[in-house]
Amino acid sequence: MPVVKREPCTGTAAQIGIVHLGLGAFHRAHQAVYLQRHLNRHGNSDWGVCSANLRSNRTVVEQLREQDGRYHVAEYRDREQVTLREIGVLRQALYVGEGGQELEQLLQRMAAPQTRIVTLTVTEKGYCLSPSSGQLRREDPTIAHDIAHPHTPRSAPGIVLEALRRRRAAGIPAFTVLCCDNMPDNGQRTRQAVSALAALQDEALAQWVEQQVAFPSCMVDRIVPAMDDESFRRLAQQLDCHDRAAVVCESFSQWVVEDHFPLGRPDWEVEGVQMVEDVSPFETMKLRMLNGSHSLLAYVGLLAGHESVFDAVSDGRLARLIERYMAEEAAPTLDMPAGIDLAAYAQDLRARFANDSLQHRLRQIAMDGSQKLPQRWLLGAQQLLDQGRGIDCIALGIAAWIHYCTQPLPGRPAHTIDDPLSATFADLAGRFEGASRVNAFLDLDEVFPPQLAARAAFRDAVHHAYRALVRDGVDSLLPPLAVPN
Ligand code: CS2
Repeated sequence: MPVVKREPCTGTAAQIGIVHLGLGAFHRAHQAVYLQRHLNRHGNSDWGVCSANLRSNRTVVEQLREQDGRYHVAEYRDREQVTLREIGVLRQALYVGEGGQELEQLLQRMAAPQTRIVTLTVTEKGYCLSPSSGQLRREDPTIAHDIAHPHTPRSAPGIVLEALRRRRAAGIPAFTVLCCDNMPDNGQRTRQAVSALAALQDEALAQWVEQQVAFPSCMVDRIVPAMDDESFRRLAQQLDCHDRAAVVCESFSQWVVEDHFPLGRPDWEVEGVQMVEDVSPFETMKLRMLNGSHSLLAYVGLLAGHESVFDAVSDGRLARLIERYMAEEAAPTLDMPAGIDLAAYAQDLRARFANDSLQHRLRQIAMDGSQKLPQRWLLGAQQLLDQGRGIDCIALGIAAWIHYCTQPLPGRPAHTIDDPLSATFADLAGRFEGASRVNAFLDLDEVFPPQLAARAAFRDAVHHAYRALVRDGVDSLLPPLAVPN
């Protein structure tokens, strides 16, 4: 049984100062924890949170309402040590379906002068941008809807924009928009989504957004597996915690934020948040080292018969694969400020992946690959090829991804592909096989930047890996990739 340290909520958030879109496990275990520590330190604060889910996970919203917004976060250092934290900063939880009363409540809350920051964790696809180019996808049905009905928006950018429109009309200064999703230059991307949508609706509003709204970037990091029955059972048994809104995560947490909050912000730095001028080196490091390794473990690990990150890194061949990937295909593409030791960072990541008290499912990471691959592997692959380096690990990852998106895993029944492009994948799988299938995937310009897809060395590497995967199975590819001990 682990030693449990209990951290109750010891303050009152008198007022809501932050509205959050995306009330998922990550928000509850990351941003809310920093705000809770801030609240406990000060005893009271004006940085209470209103958090909303947009057309997903109504259950957690209802659960949280029943509990008055209170819930627990169990932070596992390892099997022996866990901190059970009570969260009380969540003052309002909303579920926004198709329009309706709660959308209006959310918009009013966002437009209220007390709201000074709007944060988002709506996943990569929630911004409705092309993953490879970062441009707004006008053909996205929610964006098409928001262009036609700007006052009852459905997309996250549309909701942010409508709230900003109301503030502008009422003479209330713009809130700061803080994107907390895993995208490169995530502030800039969010600005792109909101501004491009504004330009399609109202030119004067678009100009106001351009001039008045701050979109700082930030890097967020904490491993927070989706909750399942087993995690709830373990919480009850080990920690006597019977909270259906609880979340389990690792004890590690990092938040690096660009310090640009015109209407003010909590003194987050006291809670360990790194407030910096330029977040991009940290974001790129995390995306390529951590998330890139995660995706590699997910697609290759699932093919090798593993279920969780822990299972995958316990397989020496996969452990060596990500060791090699980080050292040879991620680190050489990074240009870090002085004092950042990438070898030490890689070592810490390997230790975090080996945390056996987390059940982090590879299938969770494998979701939405089309939205994740560009920033995790593809931008780096272009740099590696420019530098005359090899891309074996990335090519294996892409081949494993194509395999995962088009065929059942060895010895398993067909699985569901959770990805905005799943219908396209099914179509390509039906029409093409072998090398033509690989070509059809590499020609998806939403995913693969055309400059990269045009490079023979890139295509050859992916073809080679895919051929070997299909012909000889994943095992045949792992040993030659291993770094000699
Ligand atoms: C993971 C991330 O699901 C995924 O794609 O790579 O959610 C990862 O666990 C977090 O970014 C860690 O900070």
